[in-house]
Amino acid sequence: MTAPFIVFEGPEGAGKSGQVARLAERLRSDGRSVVVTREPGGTPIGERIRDHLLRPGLEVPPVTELLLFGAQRSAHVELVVRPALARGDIVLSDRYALSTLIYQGVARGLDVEMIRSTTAIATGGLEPDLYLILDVDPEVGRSRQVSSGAAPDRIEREDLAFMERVRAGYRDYAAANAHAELVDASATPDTVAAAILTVVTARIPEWGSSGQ
Ligand code: T5A
Repeated sequence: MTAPFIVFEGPEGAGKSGQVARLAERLRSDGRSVVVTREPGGTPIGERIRDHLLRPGLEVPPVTELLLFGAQRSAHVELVVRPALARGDIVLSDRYALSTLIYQGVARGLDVEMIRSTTAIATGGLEPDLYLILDVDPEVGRSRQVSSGAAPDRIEREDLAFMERVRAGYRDYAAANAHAELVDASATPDTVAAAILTVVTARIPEWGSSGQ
């Protein structure tokens, strides 16, 4: 039985990183073997590309941005995701290819067919079993980001209209795709974690016996 590949998505400040860690802890406490990873990043070369992609003030033309996200993803899939799934580990990734479709496609306005082509090269067709899309109002997400005290990165400096397009893109995607589930991320972290566990348990019953 193959272990699931679960990806967390959503706008800035939706709480993805914290919820990835919580789900991993829960699965590990049940005796599962879990790999936690992220994009951009997840590999040494991917983390270096991440530094360039997120550095404030660096001029990155949209197609260059698209190709850099694709470049880090191909390393991530080849060096981390596929080997982990082959070992039978559950993979939890903080972002994956859907981020490119939403940020570079819906929000930046790049051609969707160009995005699909570069994604196909980068992933070799590997799709997650489940996209968990954490949905939050961009103003709430931004205020969480400000309260965290972390300096905003290059993409977090985009205006609110950009973030509204991101949110709308995710909501539309969730409505149209069976392998995506929208989770209300405006509640407390405990409530969001409980909702995620309900979704995961209902959507992927086989994770109860995978990765052991
Ligand atoms: N990108 C990425 C693309 O444009 N294309 C791509 O293909 C890919 C892969 C990645 C950036 O790159 C873009 C998208 C992003 O802009 P990142 O640092 O990984 O950069 O950015 P995010 O994934 O957006 O990370 P954030 O840190 O902004 O948000 P998270 O992970 O959603 O949230 P988290 O868990 O770090 O929490 C943020 C703060 O909110 C609080 C936390 O304590 C923390 O302080 N918080 C809550 N507060 C109240 N209630 C809750 N329920 C809360 N949950 C979290």
